[in-house]
Amino acid sequence: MTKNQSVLKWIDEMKALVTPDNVVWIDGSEAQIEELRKEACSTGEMIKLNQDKLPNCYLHRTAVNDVARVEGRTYICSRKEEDAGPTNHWMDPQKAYEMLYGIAKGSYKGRTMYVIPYSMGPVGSPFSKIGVELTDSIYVVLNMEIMTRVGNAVWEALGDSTEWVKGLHCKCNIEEENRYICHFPEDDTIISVNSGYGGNVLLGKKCFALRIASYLGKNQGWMAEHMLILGVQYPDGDIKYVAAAFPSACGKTNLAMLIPPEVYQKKGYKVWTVGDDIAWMHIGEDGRLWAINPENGFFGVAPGTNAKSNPNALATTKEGTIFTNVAHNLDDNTVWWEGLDKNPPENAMDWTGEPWNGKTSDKKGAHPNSRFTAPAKNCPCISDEFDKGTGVPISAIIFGGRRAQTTPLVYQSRDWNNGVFVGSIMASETTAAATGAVGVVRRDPMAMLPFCGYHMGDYFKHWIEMGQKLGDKAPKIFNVNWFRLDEEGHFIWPGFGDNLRVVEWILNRCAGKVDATETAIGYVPKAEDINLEGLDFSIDTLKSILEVNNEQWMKEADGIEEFYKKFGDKLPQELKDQLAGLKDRLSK
Ligand code: GTP
Ligand code: SPV
Ligand code: MN
Repeated sequence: MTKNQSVLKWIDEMKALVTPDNVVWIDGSEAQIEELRKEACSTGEMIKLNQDKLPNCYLHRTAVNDVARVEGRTYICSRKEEDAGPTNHWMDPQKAYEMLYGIAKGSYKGRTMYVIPYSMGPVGSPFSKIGVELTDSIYVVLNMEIMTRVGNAVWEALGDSTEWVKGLHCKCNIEEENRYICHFPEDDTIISVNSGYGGNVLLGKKCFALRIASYLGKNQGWMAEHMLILGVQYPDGDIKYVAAAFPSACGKTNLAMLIPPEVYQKKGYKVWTVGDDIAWMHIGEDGRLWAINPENGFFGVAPGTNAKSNPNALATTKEGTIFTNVAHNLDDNTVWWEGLDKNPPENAMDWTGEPWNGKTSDKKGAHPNSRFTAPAKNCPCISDEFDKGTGVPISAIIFGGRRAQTTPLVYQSRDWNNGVFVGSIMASETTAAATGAVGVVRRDPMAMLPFCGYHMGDYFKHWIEMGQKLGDKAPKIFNVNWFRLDEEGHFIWPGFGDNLRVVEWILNRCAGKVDATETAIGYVPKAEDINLEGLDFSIDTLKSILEVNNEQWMKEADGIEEFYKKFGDKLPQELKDQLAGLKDRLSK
């Protein structure tokens, strides 16, 4: 436990508010975890899976109305409305506290308050930050134990500092109409009520590590981004790192854990995972940009994960994993999801807990946003640098989204500011990771639209300023699109492991090893510079997805102009200039 007065005082206040029957301090010990698992199984909150096939693995089902992040009920509660900006929902902090405390009042009656001390980043690293989450959900405790560093070592690292983030989570009755995920960046506080689903309640993740941290980063001169971090090891042993921002369910976990194509493996290429969702990036003493992954596990999308698409992710889920909203195979007490294999179980329960025959049912067994929570240490390709807390130097920043058309497989920005422009105009088809329509193209700057804790115009400015500080040591900025469709609606590019072929071109560009073709939007590869060895993919097809169609991009530029209007005078002049430059080049 802790003697930290700021912590004790706040916990006392919250205790008086939510009135739990008792309080349990989470110490991070295996014995306590085991006790909590037992308790959760005894109440039906979790199901213990086949311990021979899936040791220490469990299944959990959320309420059917509570299966994804709820962006419409997520608020930034800054004192001034304009500080939340046009892309966030805003609530006056005083009003928000009043409303939330009203909902939370007495809500732990008959329940236990769990106090979770956690560190985002390795405990004690100068780049790490500490949070305390109070919750009445064992599921949350057990997920936080996987996703963050939890336990007494965190209290030691905190000492009597007042620099920590408060998080209050109350399940209440999981009422949709009273669900709120509120952030108070000026108070380092998060309050989440009436949800029990991942991103809404694992407060270390999107709430702290992105929304609160992005605000801290702006004020302190660093960056909190929705990015994977991956290392490519060359046959000579040299490792180069890239960070990539794709919107939710657009391929971060898959790229972070990719298995090199056979021809690359034979030559001695390896890929190392540092992170799959969030990167905190600082300018190092050497002037380069260094990134750490503040998380300790993976909260990954289950559907589509299989032995071919992502064997490393699959291997990572074989032990100590919590599965949420997947199908339950009753024959051998294991789990199944769409795209795991071609052999769905006949005798099963679907994600809602209804009997389900995967061979005959036309309903899905797993929710499209069903997830696994798996410890990073299980990952066969976890980087040696993962736990060090010093970070890795980033050579390239990659933006990307799901675009059936328009955006080529890969292109390089002209310079840092143009790269910021490329990130700011990112657009992607929406996915099941958030509630709402799926497959609609929306602008999602830097994949941070739902996660930026302050005015997005100021966020763009912060990016531009980081570039000024980094100067010629700044990473090069690229954009990728694995999702171009042919006329029949099939993905043209094979994707997954073969994406290394594109990453290799990116790193070659960073090293000044290959030439490129200049287009209106930036530099695209000469088709012969993307290695297609061992791949049944014609150079003409490749050319077709590298093409930049100026007519389509004219329309795109109009869309960007419209989107940019939102930001008013907070839109940095540099980005206005970039848009003008693009239009100018397109018209030539
Ligand atoms: P969040 O955890 O929500 O932030 O998602 P993520 O960005 O980590 O996405 P993830 O890697 O889990 O991929 C989501 C979906 O995209 C899965 O269904 C994958 O099968 C699919 N996907 C990932 N990479 C590729 C690719 O290269 N090509 C194609 N066609 N699909 C891909
Ligand atoms: C995302 O939606 O980007 C996720 C899952 O990584 S969640 O934790 O729910 O935000
Ligand atoms: Mn994510």
